[in-house]
Amino acid sequence: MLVSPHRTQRPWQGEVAKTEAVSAIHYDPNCYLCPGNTRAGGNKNPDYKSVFVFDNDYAALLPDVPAFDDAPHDDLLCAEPERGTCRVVCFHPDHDLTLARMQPEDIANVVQAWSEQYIELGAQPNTSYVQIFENRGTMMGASNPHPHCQVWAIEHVPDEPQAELIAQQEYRRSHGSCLLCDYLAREVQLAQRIVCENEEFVALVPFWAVWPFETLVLSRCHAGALTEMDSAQKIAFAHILKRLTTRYDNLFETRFPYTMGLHQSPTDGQPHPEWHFHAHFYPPLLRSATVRKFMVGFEMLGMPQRDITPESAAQRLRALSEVHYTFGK
Ligand code: H2U
Repeated sequence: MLVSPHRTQRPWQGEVAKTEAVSAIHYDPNCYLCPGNTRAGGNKNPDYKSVFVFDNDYAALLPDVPAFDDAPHDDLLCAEPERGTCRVVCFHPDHDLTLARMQPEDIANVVQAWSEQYIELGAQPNTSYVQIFENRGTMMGASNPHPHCQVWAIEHVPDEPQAELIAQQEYRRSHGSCLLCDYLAREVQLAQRIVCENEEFVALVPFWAVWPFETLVLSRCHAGALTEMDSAQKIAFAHILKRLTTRYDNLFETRFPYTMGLHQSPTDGQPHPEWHFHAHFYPPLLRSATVRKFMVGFEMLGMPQRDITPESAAQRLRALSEVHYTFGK
């Protein structure tokens, strides 16, 4: 990471995005994800009262893919079929909510659904990884404001968790301890990049953060997945998610956009003592609710670069209230 804090004062005459229109309606008859509505593919949603999970009508991965007959497969070009399952998890029947404004008990229901999806899909044959992720806001490509996330269960471990897998395995081999346990201990000792914490989780801006207000949520216990945690730990995870997303919304008084995802241990049938559960938040905003960081130019051709230091990003997030800015309005 190249860090250039002296650059924050440069003028900006580039794109200023529109803020997301806030409808504040609890049920939208035109929403594909609201209870009782018919989805784009023709299936009807039940009149759900809590979390609702369904198979993605436009799944990027399918359970049965025919073998490729004449695709290249040599040391220069290689194409292979990839099997999988894609689902959508609606967090709540209320169209207007976001994680930041949901009750912790309702977020805990979502966490429980994530845990169940990880077990169920991870146990399917030909499933090495279960990726749970949320695209929040139009800026991050969410197709619908209704609170929801996606689950992709895939045959091979994808690139990002694969890189983490190798790093965690190598660290364990060379140090005899867990990479993220040791990293968390260092961050707690330094106390420079921590945003908020509870008895089970710590949210911090990682030393290597690429996005301006990127955060990493680490479990204090060494567990590979939600399924290894008891209900108190899962509830604590729900609480830290609410507190962190509230701080995000309060930063620019907007529905803060981000991509968020859980990195849990691979479900490839191998033991994974090295893996440490964590969640990544990658939010694009830089200066305001409308000016985002662009990953272009030097970032695409050279290496990632950031203007504000991880310590100052953490300090700004840490200074914010955990009462949502819309509360009482
Ligand atoms: P995103 O907002 O992150 O795109 O997630 C919404 C998902 O919901 C998306 O993958 C699916 C889309 O395919 N979807 C359905 O499965 N059925 C619908 O009727 C609308 C959207």
